[in-house]
Amino acid sequence: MRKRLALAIVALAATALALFGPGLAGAETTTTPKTDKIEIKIVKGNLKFVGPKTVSRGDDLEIVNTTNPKQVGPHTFSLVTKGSLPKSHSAQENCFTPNHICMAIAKWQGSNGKSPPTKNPAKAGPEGWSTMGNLNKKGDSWFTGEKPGTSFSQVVSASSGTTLYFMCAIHPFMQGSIKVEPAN
Ligand SMILES: [Cu+2]
Repeated sequence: MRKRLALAIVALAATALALFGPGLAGAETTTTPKTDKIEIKIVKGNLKFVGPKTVSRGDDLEIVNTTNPKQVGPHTFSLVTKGSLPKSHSAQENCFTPNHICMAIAKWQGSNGKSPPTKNPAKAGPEGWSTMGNLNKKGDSWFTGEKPGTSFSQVVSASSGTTLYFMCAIHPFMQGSIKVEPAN
């Protein structure tokens, strides 16, 4: 009887430590999640995603629009499978037509391609940046909206070792990737 109680107390203590340990441990062992940033920018006249090549799983990844929607339109930051990236000029030209990835992204966001998005961010799979979509499967996506200076941040929950590919549904030539590394 005693032994069982003792074991239960040990188990409780372990739970308490797991729950509160990080907070109690103090500055030296606490790792506050880092925020990595991908900026939407004009570089030498071209719209680009500018950000690091890698991010740690568990870090926050913030997307910041530094361009003026009145000048260049809004953007999306949309996770898509590598094979869904429109590579050729014609694939980019036709991207916003039925059965193409830009139109699929619009649908993830609750838009018919003309109406404004009703789901923003569009979420897929586990909470956070995790899921790359394609024509048949929803992915994670954020729409910057029509106001300048908007941003959106959420945790990177994709498995380490994954390379996340992303694109803009409004400017399909805007594409990039970031590799997810193990948590710090
Ligand atoms: Cu764009």
